Amino acid sequence: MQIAIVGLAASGKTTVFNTLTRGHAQTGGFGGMTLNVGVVKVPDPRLDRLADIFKPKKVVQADVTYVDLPAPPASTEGHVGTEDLPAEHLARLRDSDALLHVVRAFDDPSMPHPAGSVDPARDLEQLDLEFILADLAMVDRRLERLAAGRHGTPAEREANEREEVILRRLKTDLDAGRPIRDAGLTDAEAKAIRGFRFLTEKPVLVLLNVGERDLPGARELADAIGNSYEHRQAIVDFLSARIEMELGELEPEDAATFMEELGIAQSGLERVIRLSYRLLGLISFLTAGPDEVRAWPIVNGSNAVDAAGAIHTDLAKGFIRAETVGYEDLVQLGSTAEARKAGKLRSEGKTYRVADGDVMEILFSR
Ligand SMILES: Nc1nc2c(ncn2[C@@H]2O[C@H](COP(=O)(O)OP(=O)(O)OP(=O)(O)O)[C@@H](O)[C@H]2O)c(=O)[nH]1
Ligand SMILES: [Mg+2]
Repeated sequence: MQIAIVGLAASGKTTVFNTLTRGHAQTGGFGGMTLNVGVVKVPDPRLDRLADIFKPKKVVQADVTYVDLPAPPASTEGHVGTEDLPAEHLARLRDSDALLHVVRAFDDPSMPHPAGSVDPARDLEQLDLEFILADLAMVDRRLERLAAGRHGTPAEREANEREEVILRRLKTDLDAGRPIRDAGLTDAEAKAIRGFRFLTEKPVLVLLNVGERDLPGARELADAIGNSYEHRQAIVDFLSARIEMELGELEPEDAATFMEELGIAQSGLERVIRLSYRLLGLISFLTAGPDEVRAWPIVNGSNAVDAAGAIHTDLAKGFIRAETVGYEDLVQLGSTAEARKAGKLRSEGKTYRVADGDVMEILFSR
């Protein structure tokens, strides 16, 4: 899973990136056009309990890759700003599974807002518009090409016609300022346009970056903005990036004390990861044995074959069955053998819908 951190200049993107990755990338506009990439292990206490039982050689957490991108240049009449991003940045952005949109809500005289005033609703709309323009430019180019050349085999022509119908609909939406994630595409339609990797199709987590003194009113602000942000696959929440970054630099005990003083129940890292999982509709299934205890993120609704495929395509191809036990049952009974005796170890077939926390062993033929 890869999440792109996007936002306008000086909104706190790199500070959020440092918080999440415990990194030390340059902040305060000194980052220039650098692209920061960091991998974060997903905290999952269930792995520790399983490690107690299985005593594996290693424990592997699920991971999330975060990419911190510089703000795209603003579009001008007839020119799309996002297209001026270096090719590598654009590729990273398009390859991401979701966007983490950092919006500035903190005021700091030593770091004036480039637009002269702090206005999160305005900033949120501004970057959304940039991404709408970027997608629109791609749609327009493709429609022009489709109109110019109606050739190929009958099957190709038919596929092109289907694509054209979808793109025309999306163009109407984008022209009216509606992101693609709101279009309610069917699975088949989404598949037909998957290759474009449209920016406004990606789920988005909007994070209002509030000042350290603004935390008491932050929930209210996030709710107010969230209520008027009526989009599918979008969550609005808040974070005080500066505080979170400082918390990350403390020893765990000091951090716990500091968090208590500030009335923060959960670290920003945990909250953002949990929200990203919810946004993307992800759950984790687990594998456990003497070699390795490991968490695997999959889309909620996946079946046992999808889960097998997450481990290796061979396991999906030769899938026979999945020996499955719920995490709670396994921990309570203390071992797979006990779980089997108690009738809690189930043999699940291909179409079994995997639940969060299922501990699975996939049996397959080569
Ligand atoms: N007071 C306060 N300052 C913050 C907060 N978050 C970020 N800043 C400051 O704002 C400035 C910009 O933060 P960055 O994280 O570099 O922002 P950015 O969006 O990565 O900026 P560019 O990459 O230059 O577009 C830095 O001086 C940060 O220390 C915050 O929550 N409170
Ligand atoms: Mg930055």
